[in-house]
Amino acid sequence: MRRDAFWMPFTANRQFRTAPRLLSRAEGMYYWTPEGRQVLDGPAGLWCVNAGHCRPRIVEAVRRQVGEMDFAPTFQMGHPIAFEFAERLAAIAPKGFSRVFFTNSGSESADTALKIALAYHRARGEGQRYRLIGRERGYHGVNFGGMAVGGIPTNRKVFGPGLSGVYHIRHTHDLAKNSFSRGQPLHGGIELADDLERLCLFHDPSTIAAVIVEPVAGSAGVLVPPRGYLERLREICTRHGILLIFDEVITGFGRLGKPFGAERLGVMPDLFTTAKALTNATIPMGAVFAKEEIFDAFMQGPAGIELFHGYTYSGHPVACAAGIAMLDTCEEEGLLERAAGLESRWEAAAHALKGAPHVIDVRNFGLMAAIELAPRPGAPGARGYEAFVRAFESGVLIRVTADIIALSPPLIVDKPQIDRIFQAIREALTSVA
Ligand code: PXG
Repeated sequence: MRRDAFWMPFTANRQFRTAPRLLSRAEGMYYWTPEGRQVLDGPAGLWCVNAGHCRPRIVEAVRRQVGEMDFAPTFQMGHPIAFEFAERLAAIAPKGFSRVFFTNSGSESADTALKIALAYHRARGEGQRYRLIGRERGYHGVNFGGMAVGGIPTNRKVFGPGLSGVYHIRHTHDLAKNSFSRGQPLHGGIELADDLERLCLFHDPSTIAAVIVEPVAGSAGVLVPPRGYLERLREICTRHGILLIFDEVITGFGRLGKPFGAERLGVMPDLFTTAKALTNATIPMGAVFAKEEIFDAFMQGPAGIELFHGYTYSGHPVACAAGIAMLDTCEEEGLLERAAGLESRWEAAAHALKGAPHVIDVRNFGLMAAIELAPRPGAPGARGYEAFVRAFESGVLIRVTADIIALSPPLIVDKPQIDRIFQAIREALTSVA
């Protein structure tokens, strides 16, 4: 079969064609290659298949819905299943997050949340708040808004000037102070969060609309916020009337042992974004959760459309069916809390890699972990990529971002599978130069 037409995303296309890796079937904790080789799923696909693959309830709900009503608009129209799913989501969200805006991806959720923040201030007569603040190494998807506030240089640098009025605070990763942290690092939280205070004073806080951060940065390699950091960001935002947005695209839906990361970390944002595990990744979907007060601010204006924003597929019926079945599966199996019970085993298994070849850091939180490798001199990323290939050949899928191995298995993972993931990484590290 020719494989030329598919321009693959975030992929070395030419390299891939010389040694393609294909997956053709999935169930529970496993993928299978077309040759029938079983592969244990260490990153839950791309941090998204939180309930494991091809769960029967979800498969059945999608089948049923696609045959009953494939699509219906949600602009000036509605269908029952979108209302039902939004109610179910509001019921598991932290208190006060009573409004849900549907999108189709994490990128669209980020752009939607930023636009809601800007329009919210304007609705309240504070249209001078137009500046947006992100963080170095942040990832909020690839659309123009999320790219602008994002902080991964390769994802920004060739795409022009982006939005104006966007600034970044420093990332929180500090190996000199916090290497081999278990859970939240101890050092530097207040000082790093005070970057925000400095930016506020420099630009005049009354011009700043919102700050967006991931509660735990995922894509950049599992950067866990130091103690006190998010509390301090919250305090500064509240003091200056700035909205705090959490990007929970990865941390949402049980990844950290509670339904949402905000609850695990004990800090509440004003808006938060989700996608990925919202539907167990079965059908693409995202959702932005807003506090009641934010929604209310939009309802004070003249009659008519309050927010000129939405997507053809906002609240798509098949995605909603998948999402409801995902919540049912999570409730039946206690999945949104399950990570809490596995965390100590997960942590111990991860940190047992301290001392393995090339390992300069291990960090973990909830069912997330990263193993950071020393880059091979002159060839950054090569060691990480080779470890990824070796692990895949030995039957374990891991995710690498340059020389950082990132792990976030489906929340149904069992203890022997946890051990197998880290054993495969140990063997891979022993075999790469
Ligand atoms: N926000 C966060 C925090 C994410 O992790 C997005 C937004 C964008 O979501 P969409 O659905 O538009 O891709 C993400 C996506 C990786 C990796 O390997 C991570 C993501 C996507 C692809 C790869 O780290 N996160």
